[in-house]
Amino acid sequence: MKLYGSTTSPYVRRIRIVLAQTPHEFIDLQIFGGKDRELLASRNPTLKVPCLEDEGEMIFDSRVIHSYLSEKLNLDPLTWEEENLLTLIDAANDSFVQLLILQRSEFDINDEKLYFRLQNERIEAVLSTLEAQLLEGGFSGWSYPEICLYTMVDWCIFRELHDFASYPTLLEFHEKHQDRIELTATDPRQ
Ligand SMILES: N[C@@H](CCC(=O)N[C@@H](CS)C(=O)NCC(=O)O)C(=O)O
Repeated sequence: MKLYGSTTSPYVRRIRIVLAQTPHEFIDLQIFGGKDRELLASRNPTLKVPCLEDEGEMIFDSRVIHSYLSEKLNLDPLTWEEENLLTLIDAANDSFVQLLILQRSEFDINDEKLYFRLQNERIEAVLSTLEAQLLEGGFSGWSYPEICLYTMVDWCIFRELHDFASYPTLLEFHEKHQDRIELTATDPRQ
């Protein structure tokens, strides 16, 4: 099994954590240029990471990869409630990725432009919902939704994309888990 990704991507990190106990090869790519981008293009026309190669098949998108691995590794399938949580997390995470790419393209993402406002509104709406769910006792274990929540928050902190001061419970959640071995082993800062 080969996982194509990058050490900084939050979407890749969640799959690396799921695969922690499973023998696999991790292909660490610089996805935005050069030979690595050519390799990615030859494997995955969406030009995104992660993607997984297994038994001659390519599997695209972390969500589909997770569902494939659940079946293959006999993990507990996600409930519809967990799928919904993932939709929330992915919506905010996708907007954060867009904002980072726009920043790198030298746009001022604080400009009053419709596109930026839509991303920022989505991010705040999702983070408020996640904060409320944490306050109600949600995300109390350590399974896939918690892993995806952690990797998103940690990536935003790492990239300095968001000030989480108005989400103290999200920050507490981050602090509570940060020393887990699978998280320190996949820390994008190393
Ligand atoms: N829905 C995808 C999102 C993956 C994604 O956006 N990955 C980013 C890296 S964090 C990427 O490859 N971006 C490249 C691009 O947008 O061109 C998934 O869950 O795998």
